[in-house]
Amino acid sequence: MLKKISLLVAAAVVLAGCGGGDGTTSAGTGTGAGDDSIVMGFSQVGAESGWRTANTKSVQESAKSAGVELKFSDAQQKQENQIKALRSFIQQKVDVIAFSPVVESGWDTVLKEAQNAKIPVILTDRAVDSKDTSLYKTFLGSDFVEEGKKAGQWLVEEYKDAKDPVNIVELQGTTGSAPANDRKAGFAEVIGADPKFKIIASQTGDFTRAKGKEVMEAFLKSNPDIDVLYAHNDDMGLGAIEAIEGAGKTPGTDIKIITVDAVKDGMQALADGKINYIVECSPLLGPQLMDLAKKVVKGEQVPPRVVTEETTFTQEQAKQALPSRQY
Ligand code: GYE
Repeated sequence: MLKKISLLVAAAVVLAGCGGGDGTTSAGTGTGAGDDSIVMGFSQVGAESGWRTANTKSVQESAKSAGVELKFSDAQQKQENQIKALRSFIQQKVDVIAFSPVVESGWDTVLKEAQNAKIPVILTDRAVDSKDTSLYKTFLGSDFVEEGKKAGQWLVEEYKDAKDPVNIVELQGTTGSAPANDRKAGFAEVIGADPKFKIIASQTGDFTRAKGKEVMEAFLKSNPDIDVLYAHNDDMGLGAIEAIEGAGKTPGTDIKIITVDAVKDGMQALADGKINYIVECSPLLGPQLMDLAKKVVKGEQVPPRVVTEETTFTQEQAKQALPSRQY
């Protein structure tokens, strides 16, 4: 029903010569409440990290200001819960489904069901590995391979004069998730050019502080000679800092630490000298998501991939950025 109205609205826009339809990377408008209000089913991964909390807030607030009715579902890091949520959105005949897939594989069946029901799907934050890219309209989120490369590039520069081997331990994100796969791959590619860089242990910490601490404790017990920790997110890095301090070592000095995200707690640890470098990954996807959703529901063309803009932070840069950090 709403689609028909939306089509009429879209036609009216074209007739009025307003044009538009490209340039989706701008931040949200927030003025769309009213006649063309849409219903979005959003399946979130969970609440595993500071990044995720900020992302949820961004999606909820942007929906509100864009006049999008949001049906929000928390999957508690379980794919089966996400599949259930998507099926329930299909049953409820929402106008658009957006979700952040906890892992990359295993989505084809449910995405096909959404396609058969003619409900457009937008991937936010994380990708799926489906061969059939017609199963979703667009993917909005970071380039995780690039993030891994940035982490590796800092390390290569930091140790450019070192002759001895550099022993690295890695705390991976959730097994099978796009950010864990890609951050690992990007990092490995860059450091792989020099054999002195050795990843001596690599394990998942599931993107949580508690697991990051636990796995780092185990790493410290079995490896007396760790030079560097690469954690796929701030939260695992923060947990690991507790483990390192607990083992009587100084994080940031005895063991250099690189993380990804740049949430406030991570930036504080960076400014305090406990982390050495953070690659930013922005969780503020809400405004762009609402813009894309409105276009997709109207049947307008959207780019198949919208990449978030991000930077990196040294300790000095963190000190400057902290006071105005939003999340
Ligand atoms: O880096 C991590 C979160 O998918 C980009 O998920 C996201 C990642 C983020 O739990 O902190």
